[in-house]
Amino acid sequence: MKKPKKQKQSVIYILFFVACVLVLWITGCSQKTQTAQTSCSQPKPNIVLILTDDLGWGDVSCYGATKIQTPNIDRLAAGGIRFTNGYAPSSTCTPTRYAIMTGQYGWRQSTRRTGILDGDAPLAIAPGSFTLPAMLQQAGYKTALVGKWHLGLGDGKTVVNFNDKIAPGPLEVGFDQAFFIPATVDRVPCVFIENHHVAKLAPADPIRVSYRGPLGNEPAGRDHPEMLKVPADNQHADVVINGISRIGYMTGGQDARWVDENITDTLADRTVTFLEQNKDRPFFLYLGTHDPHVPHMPHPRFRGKSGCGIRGDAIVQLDWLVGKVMSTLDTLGVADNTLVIFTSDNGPVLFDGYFDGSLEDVNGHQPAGGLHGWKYLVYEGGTRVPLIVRWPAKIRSGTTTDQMFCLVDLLSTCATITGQSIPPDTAIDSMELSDVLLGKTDRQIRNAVIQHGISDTLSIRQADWKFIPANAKRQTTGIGRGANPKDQRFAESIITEDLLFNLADDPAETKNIIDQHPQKAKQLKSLMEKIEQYGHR
Ligand code: NG6
Ligand code: CA
Repeated sequence: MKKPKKQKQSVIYILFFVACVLVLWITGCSQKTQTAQTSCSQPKPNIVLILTDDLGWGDVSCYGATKIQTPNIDRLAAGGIRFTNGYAPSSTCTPTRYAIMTGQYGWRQSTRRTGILDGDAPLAIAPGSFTLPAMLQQAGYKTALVGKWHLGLGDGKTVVNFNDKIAPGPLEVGFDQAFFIPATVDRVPCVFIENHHVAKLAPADPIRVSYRGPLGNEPAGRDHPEMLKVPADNQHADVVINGISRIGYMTGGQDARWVDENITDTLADRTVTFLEQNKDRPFFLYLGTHDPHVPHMPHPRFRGKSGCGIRGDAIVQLDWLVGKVMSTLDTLGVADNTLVIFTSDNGPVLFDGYFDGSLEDVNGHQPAGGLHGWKYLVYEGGTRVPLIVRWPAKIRSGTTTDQMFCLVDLLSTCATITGQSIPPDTAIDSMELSDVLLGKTDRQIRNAVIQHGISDTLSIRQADWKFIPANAKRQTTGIGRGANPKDQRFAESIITEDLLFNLADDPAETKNIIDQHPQKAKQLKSLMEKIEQYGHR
């Protein structure tokens, strides 16, 4: 007997319903298994932060440079996410590094607000503070500094004795180990420090350091130009080390003095050793490169390789270093779960004290990629920097984003990535942007950033708007530094009237439109004051 049509239909419906439930149940289960696997089998990512020195937004080929080729940096970008609106918190080194470490803008420091520190300056961060490396140490990471420090040494109560234990320093603010350039390569002391002591120092040849006047019989560059590999201006005309006159004076420590041409190779060796020794545990490597800061003195194998002068050659050398880091991670089999962050501490500069032809030989290369201004300034060229993030296990390769990210955000962002929390009232400028860093969202989360220039000048960018308050009294330096003297725009770095730009229409900050948009300027000014008072969080 035939089943009635209606009954047949209901059987089909029931079967269909049961099938759907089964499918949903199976998919749910497999998803759960995947999540469980990810959380169990995915160990905390290693973190490598490559912080270059004075590399501009336009200095590498994946950011549009055509004259200089940076294949390794480009490959890093191709394997991850590239930010077109990445910002350094300052247009000079020390305040940027302070912000990365502490999650607070450098100009919040009450004592030494701008602070491009000399090599004998005290530690800018209070020992035991909550810092990026200290937080990662807490999370079980092995933490290391290799390269430029520039955040001071010692407690400031007594003068640092470079022949004795040098502390507090990096080890007192979160690093398990450190091999570092104390300040800048153009400043004394011209020696590496390993943990608490000057490396390779012979006790019979003690070091003395002064920023006040000559020491011993050490010749000064201004008196002995015949000793120099490269002529320098009067600020860089003090003691001659390795044929290069520096800022400041030192005597002794002959065996410990670095050879500028070998600095990048030394940092590469130290990096490789650290990675090899720590490949089996979560590690954090903060690699502060010297390149392409002055003095430009790349190893002879890179000389003439860029076609854009010696500063360009230093960028080619930097690219080699990045390649070395990448190939080491590959060889050790840890690249997949290593978060590599590549960026710069401030914008570029072509002349910064040494007459080495960097300006004359630039060959049309545009270090700031067409942005206005240079290192030291609050214009975009001063603080907008390359920012590339690669983590093959988590970040889609070949992505570009125009989302804003400021390096001060690294602390909160890495806290989330590593499952740590930020104590209340600390890191007030550091925004949690892990979704942005990992390319998971299109939503603009950070929509304003404060930019800091020399002499504590400040500006603000919010969305497409940029406001620079007049600061004629405070901006005392900048002119003549790193600027093409023919570039009239540079004269504007002494800012005598409030400026407002729309970066969408005018990315090079050429047209002050404050008269057309006085309300906008007012709004940005008060936002700036609010952030100055309360921070970003
Ligand atoms: C400046 C130096 C400059 C450079 C800079 C620090 C003079 C005139 N200029 O004071 O050569 O060393 O400090 O650069 O002394 S930074 O990238 O570390 O901020
Ligand atoms: Ca710098």
